[in-house]
Amino acid sequence: MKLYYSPGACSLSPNIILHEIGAEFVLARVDLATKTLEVSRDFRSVTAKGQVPALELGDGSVLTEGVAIVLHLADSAPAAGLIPPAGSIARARVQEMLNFIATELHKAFGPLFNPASSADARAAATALVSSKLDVLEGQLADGRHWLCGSQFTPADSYGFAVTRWTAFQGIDLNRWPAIVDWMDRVGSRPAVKDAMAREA
Ligand SMILES: N[C@@H](CCC(=O)N[C@@H](CS)C(=O)NCC(=O)O)C(=O)O
Repeated sequence: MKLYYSPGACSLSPNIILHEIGAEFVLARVDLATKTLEVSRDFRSVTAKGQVPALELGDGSVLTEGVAIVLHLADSAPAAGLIPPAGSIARARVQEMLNFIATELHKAFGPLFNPASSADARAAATALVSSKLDVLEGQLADGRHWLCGSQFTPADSYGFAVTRWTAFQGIDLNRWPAIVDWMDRVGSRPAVKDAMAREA
């Protein structure tokens, strides 16, 4: 398998899951500004979306959308225990959290990464991100170790990859103490450390 990624981007989430399941894979770094690969190939020839993550599978086909990728990887390695079985309410809870991260938290950061955003747009985006982090803080309020309970799931890898962006955007996470503890727990996992080291 080959994971197309950009350092620090949401592609860190499938990178973590690939390490969690012990998969053999290579990384292909994408320059998102120019949409080029290090080997001078237009990344849009890999995916017309021009976005990471994209995962080239063993048969040469390419799977995009971070949520689909991590669910596929977790399902492909049941022994790793990263995802409850399809059809269970526990599984729906993981999908619920993945969807929240993708469509609410992740996308709320958009204006903060856009150099053309006005000060007002940035302030509004910061407030929106903060309100989404309030939801995560509430999720962790019962003392659970991971976002969906006692089991580390792809919701944690995705939530971790996105929540890290607060550090680049001047959002002080100390307002959310349960999130700070959870980020430390996720960041301490060997697979997470290995994934981050390979991106550096
Ligand atoms: N819908 C996609 C969005 C992925 C996404 O937003 N990727 C960002 C990096 S975190 C990206 O490639 N940005 C460059 C661009 O949109 O041109 C998914 O969930 O995987």
